Amino acid sequence: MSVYQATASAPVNIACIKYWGKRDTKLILPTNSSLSVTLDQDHLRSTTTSRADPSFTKDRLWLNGKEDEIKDGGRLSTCIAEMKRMRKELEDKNPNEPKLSAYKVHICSHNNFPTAAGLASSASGFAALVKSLAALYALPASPSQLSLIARQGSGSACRSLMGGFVAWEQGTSPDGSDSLAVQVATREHWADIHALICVVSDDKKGTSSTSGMQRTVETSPLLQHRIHNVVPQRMRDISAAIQKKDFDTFARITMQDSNQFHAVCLETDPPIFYMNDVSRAIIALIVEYNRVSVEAGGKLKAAYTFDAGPNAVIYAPKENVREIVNMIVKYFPQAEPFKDPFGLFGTAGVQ
Ligand code: 2P0
Repeated sequence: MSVYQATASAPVNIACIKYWGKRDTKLILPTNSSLSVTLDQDHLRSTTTSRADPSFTKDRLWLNGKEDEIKDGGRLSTCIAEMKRMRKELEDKNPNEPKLSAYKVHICSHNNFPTAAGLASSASGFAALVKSLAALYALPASPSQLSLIARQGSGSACRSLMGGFVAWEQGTSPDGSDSLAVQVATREHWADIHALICVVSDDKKGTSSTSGMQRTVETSPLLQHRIHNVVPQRMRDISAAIQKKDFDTFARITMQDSNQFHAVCLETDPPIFYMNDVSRAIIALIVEYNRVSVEAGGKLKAAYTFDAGPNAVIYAPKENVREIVNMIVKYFPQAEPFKDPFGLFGTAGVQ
């Protein structure tokens, strides 16, 4: 008897140009394009195994060992249905293929980092889910095509289908067919950039991204300015900076965009606060670190960015990483030592 099973992994991605706002909440179409860096596979990732079998009576999912309900019409069920639809197309074209699209699937997913750490597990989770189903169904789909489906699980997941520097192009089509991820540059193109993740708090965030961003869409005039007058130029400029490996421009835009994202959160009614006092102290430290360098005639040495929580991600060229680690540990003395500061993406506890 044949066993139909496949396993795939996908890493977390951290945005430099933030996705915040949907123009279509069902299809998950964003109000602006975004751009992120996909972390290396060996650090923060989800690994998912999917299995199809005629004996299964319903689709089921286990997340870190615990079963999660697959709600009808929900995001998971949409992604699974889309993948089955693509498999069915392939079976219709190739009548000798086993009819896997008719079987129920069991899906088992694990994160190699604590889900509670406030790091985007939905992005790596949905990307790994879509990749594992694509492997199970032997679909000849490109990462960009798969990104169209991962996007419907969680917007940011579409960017985790590729490594390196990835743009999610917002698209213009009402059916979402052009709202997909494209690789701007490979990881190898600019291997010198490292990311340090400073876990400021592992509390679960107060406002979910999904509900927070729609409140912002409904109440923030600054978001409209951001969508129309700010992000398009930033997308062009940061893409060019990545092509040129221009860290100064990359860092400036990344910090500006993090600041504007948190500004639109603050302007949301009622306001949303994701950063805390430690987050702001990390900003002050990086600003000072860069100021000293620039005043001495040098360049920016690091860039901070914060997502929907207080944890900091610091992007820096490799040569500055040790200095930054020492600085963080000095000014945040309770910080646990970085696990792997010279692995590409070390993590640190900063309390
Ligand atoms: C980002 N974030 O670009 C931004 C920055 C949070 C801050 O993508 O509703 O979890 O599932 O599409 O993808 C968080 O949004 O939201 C996010 P849904 P998602 O990484």
